Parts: sequence; C-alpha cells; structure tokens
Amino acid sequence: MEPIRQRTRAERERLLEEAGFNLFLLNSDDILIDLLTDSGTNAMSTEQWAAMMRGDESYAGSPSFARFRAAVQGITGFRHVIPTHQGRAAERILFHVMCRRGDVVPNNTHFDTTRANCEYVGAEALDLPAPEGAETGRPHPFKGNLDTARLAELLERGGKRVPLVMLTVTNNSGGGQPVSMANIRAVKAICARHGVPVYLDACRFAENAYFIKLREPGYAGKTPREIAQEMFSLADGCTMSAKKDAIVNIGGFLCTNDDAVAQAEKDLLILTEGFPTYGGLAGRDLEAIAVGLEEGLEEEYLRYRIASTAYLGDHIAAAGVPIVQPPGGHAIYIDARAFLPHIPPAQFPGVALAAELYVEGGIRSVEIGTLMFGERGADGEERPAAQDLLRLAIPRRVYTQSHIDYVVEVILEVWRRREAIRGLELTYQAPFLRHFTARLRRAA
Ligand code: P70
Repeated sequence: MEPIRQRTRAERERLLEEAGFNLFLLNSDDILIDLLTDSGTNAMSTEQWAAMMRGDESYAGSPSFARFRAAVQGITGFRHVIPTHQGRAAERILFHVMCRRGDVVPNNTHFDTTRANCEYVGAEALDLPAPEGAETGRPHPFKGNLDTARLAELLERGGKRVPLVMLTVTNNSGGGQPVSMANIRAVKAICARHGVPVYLDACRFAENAYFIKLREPGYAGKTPREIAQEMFSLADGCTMSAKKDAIVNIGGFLCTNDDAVAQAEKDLLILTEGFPTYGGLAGRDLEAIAVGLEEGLEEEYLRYRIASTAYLGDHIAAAGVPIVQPPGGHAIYIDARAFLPHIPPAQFPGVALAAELYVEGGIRSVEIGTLMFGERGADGEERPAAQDLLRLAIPRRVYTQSHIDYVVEVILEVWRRREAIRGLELTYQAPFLRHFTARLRRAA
C-alpha cells in the first residue's frame, strides 16, 4: 500500500513543461494513475512473496534455479532455459548469437527494444503484420497475426539470410492483439520448409492463450496452460520479459532447443549478465517468477484481467473515442490520429494526447507511434510511423474499477475539448530508442 497524492492542475502544467512533454521524465510521485506500462508494475501475490523467502542465493547451482527452470519447462517444454535480468537482455543475446550484418528478422511486429536490438547487430527488423491489423477501428479476433503469404514469399525468394522468424504474442505495437494457433502453426510450417527456427516473443503468452480459448474454434474446452503448451510446442525457442505475464517486478529468460546456440548464449550471458543459473537475477527473483508463471495462467485471473481491460475500452468507445477494436489484453490503445485529426503525425498526436491526459487528471500513458517508431530523415523531415496510438496499459492486480472509472471520466473530458489541443516538436532526441529520453515543446 502507498498513498497517492493529487497535484493541482497548475502544478501538473509546470511539471509537464519541465519534463519536455515526455511523461517518462516525470517522477511517479507526481502521477495519480500510472498506465505507462504493465511491465514490472504488477502487484505480487502472497504466494510469490512467500516463495521469495525461500530464495537460495548460491552463486552456482541454486535450488531456486531448479524450481524456476522446472516452471518454465513445464509450460514451454524447451530444452535450455537461460535466465536474464529482463526481456531486452534475452533479445540482445539472441540476436548477437544468431544474426549477422545484412540478415533479415521477420516478426508480426517488433516491439521497441526488439527492433533496436536487432538493428544494433546490423540486421533488418522486418514487420509483417497481417492486413487486418492496420484496420484500427474494425474488430477481428486475431489482429496480431503475421502475414504468412508475405513470409512465404520472402523465404522462397531467398537472397537475404533469415536466421529466425519471431512472433510477438500478444502483438504489443498493434493494440495488444492476439495471434491465433492456426497462424502460429502456419508460420511454423513455412519456416520448417526452409529450416528456419521460430521464436516467440512470449511476454504476454498467457493473455494470448486465453484469447485463443475464447475465440478460436476447438479451444473452448482447453485450459490456458494446455493452450500455452501447444503454442510453445510449435516454436524452437522464446524470449520472455517476466515483467508482464509472469507477474513480477523484474526478470526474464531466453529458451532454445538448439544445443550449440544455447552454449554460445550461455558464454555471452557470463560476460554481461551472470552465471547461467542466475543470469543477473537474485535467487528470490527466480522463485517469484516460478510462482507467477503459474498464477498468470489461472483461468479466473485471466477472465477478470481481460474483462477489466475491455471495461475501460468499451466505456470510452461508447462515448465515441476511437480505439483499436477489439480491446487488447494488457492495454487499451486510442487512435490518436483519429482523436486529433488536426495534428499531423509529424507533430506527434499521441504524445500531445498523453500530455493532455496528464494535465487533465494526472494519468500517465505512453505514445506508440511516430516518437517511438518514426524517425527523422537526413532531410530533417519526420517520417511517421504506420499508426499513432496512445496506449493505456493496465498493471496486473493493482487498480480497482473505481480507479478505471476515474480514467474514463478524464479521457472523456479531454475528448470534449480535443479541438483546442496542439501538436509538439522535438528539441532533443537520442540516436536510438529516442522516445525514452526525447524532449519536446508546443509546435509553433
Ligand atoms: C511495455 C514494455 C517490453 C517488451 C515487450 C515485448 C513485446 C520485449 C519487451 C522488452 C516496454 C515499455 C514501453 C513503454 C513504456 C514502458 C515500457 N515492453 N517484447 O510496456 O522487455 O522491458 O523486460 O526488457 O512488450 O510494453 P523488457
């Protein structure tokens, strides 16, 4: 428990200016409802805290690692389980070991750190979302799918080396939308013909499994755990940020069935993360992940989680606010270009909307759009991202319905005065992952 304090509107206006209109640069004490991310912001259960007390902090061969590995293997079935401090460490090691300059790595959609780590080793991060994913307002049960026709064409054409294909479940850039089992199976079949391994970016695998149960014929009678096991059985490895569906505050892992790849990954792990039985985590963190992985697959928990995210989406959509339909698993995504049609993408409508929700009600959200995925060309012109979305991510087991009712009220208040909201321009950007530290001001 911690107290939350309201700043005044005037204080928030000042704090926003000081933070260069970038909500990453605010202190969380100055935020009332924090929907920046569902990553690492989860509340741990009594069972997780109890497990942490059992943490064994031996440098090598800890029983906490054995329990962690058993939990991961019970769900994924992968031969090698390598702990890392969070998802991006798993990505860095995976791409460093598997990719060379000039390679292409297809994905339904790479999320920010995945794309950046792929590009950092000189490979091309290629997004191949299925066409339904681009139709923001139109519902489809599996908008996270990968475009298998384009994948098959890429692999058949040859030319560029494709060391692996990734599938992000659920698809975080395009609205927290799930990938169907049929799509995972089709991707695997295409890749198998060309000897290319398939990796799941598995951060939100449990939410994806639950959507399959709800929406895909033949899965209604299966448990989320059985569905997750089937998803992983179609892959050759995975990266995981345990900060999402393993309901912890820090941690991740990297899995593979390939002995030679695993050896190279463990060698690199020792250089930067730690010995392969702890990988940058404490023994107690491994214990919390082991319990959280099971809790995140509990059907009652997932039913409440998916319903409560939809509650926020349905209430603002009913008042006319344009959102990605249907609601995602971990977040609601507002279509900022449709919300603020008078602000061109090059003036960051998603960032401008995030700033207004903060000023109006102390709510922190995040832009997933041109600041995150666009870039400034050599000519100085902003090249916009495919979409400008504003994500309201829901931490697990933290907020109640009355907190969310307040969020609805604030969004609707901003909706009513949307025509007066102005665009922004950059005053500082870093060479990669610019959204974390960028500074902006109101456009002239
Ligand atoms: C989020 C965070 C992390 C992530 C992910 C997928 C599909 C890998 C990772 C990396 C990042 C974020 C974005 C905006 C604000 C705060 C944080 N996603 N793959 O919230 O995992 O963070 O453990 O290195 O979504 O979606 P990690």
